[in-house]
Amino acid sequence: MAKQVVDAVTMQRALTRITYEIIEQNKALDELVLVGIKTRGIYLAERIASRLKQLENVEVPVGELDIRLYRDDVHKADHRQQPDVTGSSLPVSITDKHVILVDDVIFTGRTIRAALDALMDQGRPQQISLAVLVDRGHRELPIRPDFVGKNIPTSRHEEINVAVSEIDGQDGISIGQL
Ligand code: 3GP
Ligand code: 5GP
Ligand code: MG
Repeated sequence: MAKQVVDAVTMQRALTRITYEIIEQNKALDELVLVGIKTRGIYLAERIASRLKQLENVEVPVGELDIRLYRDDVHKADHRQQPDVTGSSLPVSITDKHVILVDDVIFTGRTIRAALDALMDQGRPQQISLAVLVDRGHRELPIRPDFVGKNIPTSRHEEINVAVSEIDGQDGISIGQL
């Protein structure tokens, strides 16, 4: 049984806070490009972009990244579910831009390492930051998010389920047992 730990309103507030932090820490919002990691990272990136539009009236481009080809551990049993992805698409050149990677959950950090590889293949960003909705701990690489919605310490036998209304019908975060 999955236990809900974050409801829809709290999840939306976390995304709003991340957006304010991005605004606070970036004087040149027109240099930003948001890049969502498939699958749910894309919807989260789009939400941050629409809040940036509401709050600051800036149109920040949103791209998508497919990291399957770059993972070093896709064969591992504990990564049994691969994202449903069809390719990467970046709407603008990322060279000299400040790219903010967006993902739903960070765990070992291997996906983000792969995402950095994938990004570098597509240009030379001036800066890359990382925003995640959930940090569940258990990092295996020296990678840390710059913007975190919620720190949710987990055991390795648990999994975080992030629901987004665009594909899951509602927002929310729950913890289940593997
Ligand atoms: P998502 O990015 O659309 O949320 O990582 C690929 C997909 O598998 C993710 O899709 C994620 O939701 C899901 N997933 C759930 N638990 C795990 C897990 O423990 N490890 C990995 N790699 N993926 C998981
Ligand atoms: P990492 O590469 O950091 O081990 O894992 C991050 C990626 O795997 C993210 O894209 C995320 O979607 C997925 N992932 C890892 N653990 C979980 C989890 O507990 N729940 C969900 N929803 N995704 C996870
Ligand atoms: Mg993800």
